[in-house]
Amino acid sequence: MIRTFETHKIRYQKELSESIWKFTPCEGKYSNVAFDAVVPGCWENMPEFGAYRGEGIYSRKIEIGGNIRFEFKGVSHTATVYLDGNKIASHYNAYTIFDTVIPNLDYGTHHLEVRVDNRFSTDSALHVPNDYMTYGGIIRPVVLEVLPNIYIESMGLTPKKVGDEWRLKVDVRLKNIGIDNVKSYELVLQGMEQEVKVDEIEIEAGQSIEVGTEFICPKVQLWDFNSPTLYEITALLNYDGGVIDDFIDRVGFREVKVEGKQILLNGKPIRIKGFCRHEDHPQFGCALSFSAIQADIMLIRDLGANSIRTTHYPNNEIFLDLCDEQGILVWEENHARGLSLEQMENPKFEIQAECCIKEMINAHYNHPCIYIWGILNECASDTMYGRQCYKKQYELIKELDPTRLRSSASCKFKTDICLDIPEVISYNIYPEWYVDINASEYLEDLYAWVQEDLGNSEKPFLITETGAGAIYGNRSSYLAKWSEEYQSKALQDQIRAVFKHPGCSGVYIWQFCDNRISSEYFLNRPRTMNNKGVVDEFRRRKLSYYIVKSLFQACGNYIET
Ligand code: ADA
Repeated sequence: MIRTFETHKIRYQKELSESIWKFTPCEGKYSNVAFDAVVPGCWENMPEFGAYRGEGIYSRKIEIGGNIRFEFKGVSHTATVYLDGNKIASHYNAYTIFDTVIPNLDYGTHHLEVRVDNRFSTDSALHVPNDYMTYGGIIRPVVLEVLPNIYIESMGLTPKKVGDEWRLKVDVRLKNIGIDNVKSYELVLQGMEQEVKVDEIEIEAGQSIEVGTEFICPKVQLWDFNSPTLYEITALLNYDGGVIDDFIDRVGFREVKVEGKQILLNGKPIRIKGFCRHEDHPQFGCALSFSAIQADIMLIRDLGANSIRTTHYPNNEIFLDLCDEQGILVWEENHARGLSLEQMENPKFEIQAECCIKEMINAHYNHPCIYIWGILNECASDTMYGRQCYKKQYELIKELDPTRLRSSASCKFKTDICLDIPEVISYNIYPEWYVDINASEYLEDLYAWVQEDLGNSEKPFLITETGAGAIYGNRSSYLAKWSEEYQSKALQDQIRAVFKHPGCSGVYIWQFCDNRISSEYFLNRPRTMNNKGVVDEFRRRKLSYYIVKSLFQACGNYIET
C-alpha cells in the first residue's frame, strides 16, 4: 500500500509488492543462495536471517518501458540500485525517500536489483549501534511510475492566515525530461470548490520550473484534534486538449505558533499528552503493515493521547496520513539518537544529517499533523562543536519550512548550551528510574535552571521523554524495579508532576511499545529490548497502560487559561 489516498489518477503507478522478490545475502552461511522475500519487509523476519547484519541483494523482473520513475520510500540503511546491471541510484539512510527517473526505457522485461547494506561503519554517521534496531531490507514501499516527457515533480501546499482570512499557497514544480523545448502546456489546480489555470507554460529540455498560485479560502473548516478536516488539491497538466499528468495531495488548515510559554494550535494553548513510538514489531521489524500501524494508533488513541513523537527518525508516510486523518499532532524527528561529540565529529555526520532533514521536509511538508520538527535527540548540545551543528541544522529547517516549530529533546541536565536557538525547549527526564529523585522535585529543579538560562526570554517547555522499564508479566508486591507495578508508580508520579507544573506544555511518555535494540548496543537492556513500553512488543498491555489512560483521559487537549 502506497498511501491512504490516491496520489495519481492519471499517471500510471504501481507498488512493486504484488509478487515475491528474491533475496540473496552476500556473506555468511547462505551467501549467494536466493531466498523468497516480501517487499516491503526486513530480512530479520525471514527464518534464516533473524540476526543477519551485512549486505544482501533484492531482485525481481519487471515488464515496463517508457519514462520510468522508481520511488523507494525506505531502504535500510544504504541502497545501491541497478537496472539491467547499470547503476541507477544510491542512497544512505533507512528512513527517507529517494527516487530515480530513467527516460525512454525500451519496452520489455527488465531486471531490477537493490543492494542493501545495514552494517555499522564510519561511513554511517546516523545508523550506529543504538537503543533501537537498524534492521536490514527494503522496509517501505517501492513505487513504479510511468511519466510523460513533462511531468509534475512536486506540489507544496502552504496554508496561511492573513488577518481573518485563510489562503493556500500552491507551489508546483514541473520537469521536462524529454529532448525538446516545449511550450503551450497548461497547469490546472483544483480544490476547495475552486479552479486556477496557468497557461502558456514553457520548459526547456532537461529543465524544471516552478509555477505558483494562491487560493483564497473563505469557508475553511479548521484541522483540529476533534475535527481534522482535510481538503484534496489536484494538479492537472494539460497539453493539446488532454490531461497528460496529475498530482494529488491533501492540506489541513491549522495555525501552530508559540506565545510566551505556550504552544498554540488555532489560537488555543495545547497540552501535549503524547507517546514516543518506534516503528518496531516482532512480526514485521520496522516494516509495519498498514493494519499494524493503524492498530498502534488505535491503542494510542484509546490511551487518551493526542500526539506522537516519531523517535528517532522520519516515519512511514502511511503513519502520517493516518495521523492527518485522525487529528493526532506529530513531532517528526530527524534521524539521530544519542550521538556523542566524537560521533558528531565523524566527517560524514553533517552531510548525512542535512540530507536527511532535506528529504524529510520535502517529503512530509504537506502533512498538517506535523507541528514540530525535532533534531538531534540527546546529542552533544553541551559542547561548542555540537552547538554549531545544532545551529546549522535549525537554520536549514527554518529555510525549508518557516511555518513549523523546532526543538531538540535534550538530556543535558543544566549543561545544555543550545536552548536559545529553537522555539521550544524539550527535555528527556527519568526521575525515579535512572535517578533516584522524586519526579516533582526533579522537574522543578530543571525548570528553574532553564528559566535562569533563558534570562528574559520565555519559551514553551516540553517533557519529551519520561518513563521506567517493566518486563511484561513481571509482578511484584514490593515495587521491585522492572515490575509492572514499579513502572506504573513511576509513570504516575512523572505524569502528575508534569501536568501540575504551570510551566510545562505537556509530556511524551517513553514509550508506546517495547522495542528491539541493536545487539551491539547493550546498556543493561534485559531481552536485548528497551522495555519501557506501556505495551510490550506484542502490544500486550502492562499495568501502566491503565494508569496512563486514566491520567490522560482526565485532562483535555487544551490548557485552560
Ligand atoms: C533516552 C533516549 C531513548 C531511550 C531512553 C531510555 O533518553 O532518547 O531513545 O534510549 O533514553 O530508555 O533510556
